[in-house]
This record gives sequence, structure tokens and C-alpha cells, in this order.
Amino acid sequence: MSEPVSDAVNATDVREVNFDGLVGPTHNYSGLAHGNVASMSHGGLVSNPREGALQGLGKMKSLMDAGYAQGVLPPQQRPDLGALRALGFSGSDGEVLARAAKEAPQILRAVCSASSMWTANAGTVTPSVDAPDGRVHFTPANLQSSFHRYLEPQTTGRVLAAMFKDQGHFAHHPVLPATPAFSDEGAANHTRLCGDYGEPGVHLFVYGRQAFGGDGIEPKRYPARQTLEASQAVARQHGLTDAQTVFAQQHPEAIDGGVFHNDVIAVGNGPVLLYHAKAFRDEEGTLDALRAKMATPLIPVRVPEEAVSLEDAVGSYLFNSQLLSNPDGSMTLVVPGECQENEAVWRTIQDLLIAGPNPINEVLVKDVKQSMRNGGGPACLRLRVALSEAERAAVTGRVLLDDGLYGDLTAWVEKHYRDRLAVEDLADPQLAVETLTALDELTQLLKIGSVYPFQLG
Ligand code: SUG
Repeated sequence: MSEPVSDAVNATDVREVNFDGLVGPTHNYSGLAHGNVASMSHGGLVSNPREGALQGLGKMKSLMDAGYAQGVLPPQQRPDLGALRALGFSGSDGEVLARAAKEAPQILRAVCSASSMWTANAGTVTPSVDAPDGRVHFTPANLQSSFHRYLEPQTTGRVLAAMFKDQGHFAHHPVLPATPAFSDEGAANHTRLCGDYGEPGVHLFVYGRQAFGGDGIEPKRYPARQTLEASQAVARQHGLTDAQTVFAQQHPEAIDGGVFHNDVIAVGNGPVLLYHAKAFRDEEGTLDALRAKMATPLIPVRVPEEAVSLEDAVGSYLFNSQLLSNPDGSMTLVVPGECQENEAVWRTIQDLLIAGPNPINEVLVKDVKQSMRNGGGPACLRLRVALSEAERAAVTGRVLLDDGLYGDLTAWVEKHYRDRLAVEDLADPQLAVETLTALDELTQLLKIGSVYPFQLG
């Protein structure tokens, strides 16, 4: 076991690496996510897993080509036959699937979800510069709000531990207790604001409800997925102090309007916080708390309701954009294609964001429609990990994208993925066989060792 690294991180060599989730071979539209308007309204559609995976890879490739550091996270083993067995379905794999399809089709759909593609929910990450021991800290999110996502954290933990294996640089914490009081959805509700990535940052944790105490002002229609207590526990695990953290409640009206994660209504990068007027219950209090703790002046970029309604924000996923730093200090906003189709949103991007007094000076439009129909935009698809050069070199496996890996992953998708998946197809035992074959090949391609239940026996 190696000792934690105590050398101060060189502020200039820290880069943000976006680890995108690969869209898995069982990507489908089962309408599983309550409170997620896109998922609810597209349930029953026929999906195209191959197109979904290629759209995701296309986004990764174009950002890599533009000079951004890009990584990849593998999908999970689905259908989750272990979960079906735990729920009492027995016999051969084929029998387990057939019984589940006949007796509990909803459960079968849940264990087939490819939801691990949305790696903003994989966990929360604290860069080494902010951690007392100088290591990068990870906590997989328990995702206990829904059954289909509750199935993710164990494998997520194994994958993160396999990729960030070097104990001198990386620290892994246990998943929080998977119970409503500690409901945790990971980085989707966490934003680090800072100067350059290598400078100390302030961590904005946004929660939907308070489990113990609180004043009861909460959403009424849809569930609040993140609790204050969960956010505080993650901050504690990572050794973050009061001076480094701000905890803010999401606006209950936003959650009731379909904003199931903060990253559907706000995105931050460096000192910039781009947000909708309805993002926070106490907008001024949140900004003041950030200003008081940040070493660099905060640059708030506020989008008022008159410019973009809450409904348009949710429909277009404007705030589920990636905000990326360029070497000249400017920033690029990576928006989903749906933003271009909405006149008010597109106008706001041009007039208020690009032309406004802030570092955002470019917009890139990416088509990730297969994921968008389940409520996952560009920002949902990636887990941000700020890493120094030494930390990047310490990453295990072939998970940092280059042309060779892009080519191999594209060929892998083209070889293994179906181009059509209806909800009824989930009962097909051949789909499970195809998926395991594909995933086994993938772990070899990525050189991350055995991470899936079927590989561990
Ligand atoms: O948890 N959709 C996901 C979308 C997650 C988006 N992530 C972020 N905003 N960071 C969710 O609601 C739908 C899956 C289905 O219906 O099969 C789903 O789980």
C-alpha cells in the first residue's frame, strides 16, 4: 500500500477530465423515472441502443478533438439477473427472465435500465487540492430514490476503484446508507466553484429536502431526491470544512416542474455559475454564501423566467450543458440539440450568454437524443474529475480517450449493439447473452479487470 501524496498539487497542471458513461446495450424507454418529464413521456417508445452509444461516443470524440480531456466509464451488467434472483426468481437465466417477464414486467424493466450512462449520478468527487490528505476523493451515490438506479452503486464503486486504484492518489468512501434520510444522487447536485482547476474551490451542494428537522417547505408533486443530510455526509467523508462548503436548497417549484436534479437548472465551471432564476429557494443567500467563501470573485450568470420559462428550461435542457474552460480563459457551452429547436432558448444563448459580460463565448450543439428522451443531457452523461498530471498518469486501464480507443469502442458498439429495442424485447434471453458477451470484451478492451458480477462469480 502506498502512502498518500503530500506534495502540494501544481496548480497549473490540473485539468478537468470528463468521464462519460457509455450507453449500454439494453438502453430502452420504460418510463421508469418519476418526476423526470422526458422519461415519463417517452415510456413505451422503441429505442436504438446502437445510435445512443454512437451519439455518446460522437460527443466524446468531438470534445477530445477540440482539446478537452475525455475519459470513459463502462456501462453496467443488465439485465441484473442477481437482482431478479434476490427477489425470488429462480432457475436458469432464461427461466428467471421468463418468470419475471410474466409475473413482474415492471421489475424486469427496472433491472434492464441502462441508467448508468448518466455518470453525473455515479458519485461525488473532490479534487486533491481541496482534500486534507492531498488525494482525490470519491463516494458512489446510493441512488436509493428509484429501484432501477439503486442497482448501480456496487458496480460503480468497483469500476471507480479499478480505474482510480492508486491509493497514493485516490481515496474511495463507502456508499451512504441507502435509506431516504441519506438519499444521494452524486455530482448532479454538486458543483465546485474555483479560479483555475488547481486552485482551492468552494463546493456547492444542492439538496431538495431536509430529512431531520427542516421547515417542511418541499416539493409537493415530485420527489426531492437529494437530502441535506446526504450532502453533509459526503462533504464530511471528503474532509471538506465549513469554509469550503455551501449547502443550498433547490427551489421546490423547480422540482415540481420536472427539475429532478440541480444540473437540470444550473451549471458551474471555474468562477462561473450559470443558473435559472428558479434554481435555488434562496437565490441571494446562496450567491452571498458563495461570495463569502470563494477566493476568486463569483461570476453569476442568471437566466430570468422572462427569457426562459421553467418549462422551456426542462424541455430544452439548456442548463444540462457542459461548461468547459479554454486555455485563453474563455468558456464553451456544450448544449443538446433540443436547445436549437426552442426559439426562446436559442435566442437567450446568443443574446444573454454569448453576448453577455461573462467568459462564455462559444456554443457547441451535440445530438444526444437517445439519452435526452430518458432525461439525460450532455451534463448528465459525464462525471467531472479534476486531475493533476501525476493523477492522470496514475489512472489504471485504457479509459482516457484517444483516437485508437474511440475507434475500438465504435467498432465494439457496431459489433454488439442492436438498433432497435422495444420494451417487450427485454424478456428475450438472447439479449442477456449478447450483453454479457459485449461487456466481457469491453473490460478487456478498457483493461480494467473484472468488475461485473458475472465475472466475479
Ligand atoms: O435518474 N433517467 C435518469 C436521468 C438522469 C439524468 N441525470 C442527471 N440529471 N444528472 C433519472 O431520472 C430513466 C430510465 C428509464 O426510464 O429507463 C432514468 O432513469
